[in-house]
Amino acid sequence: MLKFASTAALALAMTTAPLAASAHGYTAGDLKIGQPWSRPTPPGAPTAAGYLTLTNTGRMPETLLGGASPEATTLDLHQSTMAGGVMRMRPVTGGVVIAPGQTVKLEPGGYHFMFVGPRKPFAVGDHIPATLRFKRAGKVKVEFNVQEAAPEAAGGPAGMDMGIH
Ligand SMILES: [Cu+2]
Repeated sequence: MLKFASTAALALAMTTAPLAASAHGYTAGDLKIGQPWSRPTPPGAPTAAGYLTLTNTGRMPETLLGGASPEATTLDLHQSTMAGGVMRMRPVTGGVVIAPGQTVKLEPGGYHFMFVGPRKPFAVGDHIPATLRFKRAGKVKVEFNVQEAAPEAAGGPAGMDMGIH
């Protein structure tokens, strides 16, 4: 009886939980979404940036198409580029492609999500819900943790961060 119950519970968990949460990471099929995070914003800030890491463990290209959040008017995909010593950002058209076996980082100075028109200022410790949209994986719900600095496990030099987005 005990064995039956635990087997049933496991089967239920597998069918109702397509997203396996790990150390603030998400898995959707062949896609791994690592550590979505955002920064605290001052009152009245028109935007807030969102960062994360995307890893494609499959054999087909995946594309991040966009997202939405109940905490902002829109959640846009942007890319920052340095041109002539000036940091500019523009909307990403066509999405961000993650090739098979590749990891793409949305990070300060590069690709990022932009919460446009946040409903309230983001504060350290907040978990901002969002739904990300992928070509293959479809819609994936995540939470952006609001913190002062980039997550350490995300790797890479946090020294790149100069307050830009
Ligand atoms: Cu932006």
